[in-house]
Amino acid sequence: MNTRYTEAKKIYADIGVDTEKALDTLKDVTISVHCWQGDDVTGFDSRESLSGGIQTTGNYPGKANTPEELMADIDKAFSLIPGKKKLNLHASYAIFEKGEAVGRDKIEPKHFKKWVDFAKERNMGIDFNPTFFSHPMVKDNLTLSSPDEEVRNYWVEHGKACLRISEYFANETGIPCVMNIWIPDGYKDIPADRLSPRARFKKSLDEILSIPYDKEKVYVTLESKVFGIGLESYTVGSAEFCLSYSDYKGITPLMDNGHYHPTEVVSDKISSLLLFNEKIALHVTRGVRWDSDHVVLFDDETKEIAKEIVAHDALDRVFIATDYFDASINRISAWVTGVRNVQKALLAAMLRPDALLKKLQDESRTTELMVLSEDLKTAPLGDIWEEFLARENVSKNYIADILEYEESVLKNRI
Ligand code: RNT
Ligand code: ZN
Repeated sequence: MNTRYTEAKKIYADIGVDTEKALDTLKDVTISVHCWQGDDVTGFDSRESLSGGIQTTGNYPGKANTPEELMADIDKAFSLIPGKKKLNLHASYAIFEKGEAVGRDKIEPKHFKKWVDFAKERNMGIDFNPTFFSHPMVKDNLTLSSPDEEVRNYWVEHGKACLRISEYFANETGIPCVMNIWIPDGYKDIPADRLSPRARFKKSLDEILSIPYDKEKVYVTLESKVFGIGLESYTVGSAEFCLSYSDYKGITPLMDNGHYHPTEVVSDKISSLLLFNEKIALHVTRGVRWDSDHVVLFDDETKEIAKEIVAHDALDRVFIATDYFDASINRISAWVTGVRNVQKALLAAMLRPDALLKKLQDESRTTELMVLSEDLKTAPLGDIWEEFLARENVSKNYIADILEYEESVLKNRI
């Protein structure tokens, strides 16, 4: 065994932390990795430019343009990411036959068969997202909350179609599918009526969820958001709406940490949601000033989010997914760096002497709590992380590998 690991193991053991247990736990944590980092959220169905109040910026070469390219890039990224992965797809990644044109309201499981084959060959589950953006049927930035019944119905049918596809994923892979609903709907300026759009959203969700589906196989989650680009004043799917709706319908709330006011933190929200929900879901991202979807770093908030999951023994109750899209750097590297940082944050959380820290809090020994917490920041986490990578057969340094792939594959793309 690596001597640095042996030394580090001793240092952690001295403060009552079992590194073997941490390594064992981490290898079984599934991260649902978003497919949309590979092509800047373009998808394959309508090839419309990105809309819905979200934006990718940058034009780094090598974006995936076809299902084959995206699959190859996912393979490359996944070969450099340790641990268990799940593939997170959007409905816009449907793969049609040549010349086939299918509306989003009519998509079927067969349009995702290639993804199922891909996932099965790699022993992975698939999570899913209806795509309520980048499409001509989004009218005036509205979908499920539209006052236009034709528009609203179109998107209700899309939601139902996605539920059926989600169940198909679960049946085919044998792994439950998390289906996340997020709509961009909102207004740039102060609305005259805040209630009616939300009432229509509620009605639409009720209609989507009225079709029978197996709740053991499909977990429906609902993602809130405080604003979007061009939708600054009002979003229909606010935090209060989504939490209340999830509670009313018994579905799972999803928090994206780019979707709150800048001084609000998701790390502080997790415990409250855990007390009232069997399961919760997260989109781990990094907002810089706004919901900018930067690559996840090993920063304080990511660590704090991980701590809140691990310290409350909630790893099996939290669906952890990544959600960011950076088009200004190598996209494979964006994937690998961000997902590894989520895992590294989880490892850091697992290497904390939680019982002792909680005891210090309960006994109001806050001076000692601060000193020990600060000490932990320079504990030899890196050595345990490298041991994890070694056991998972992935190397610590991935940049050379990625640059080689950039030269030999990405740069040849148009
Ligand atoms: C948008 C939401 C949503 C999307 C993806 C592409 O602000 O975070 O989750 O990023 O569905
Ligand atoms: Zn999100």
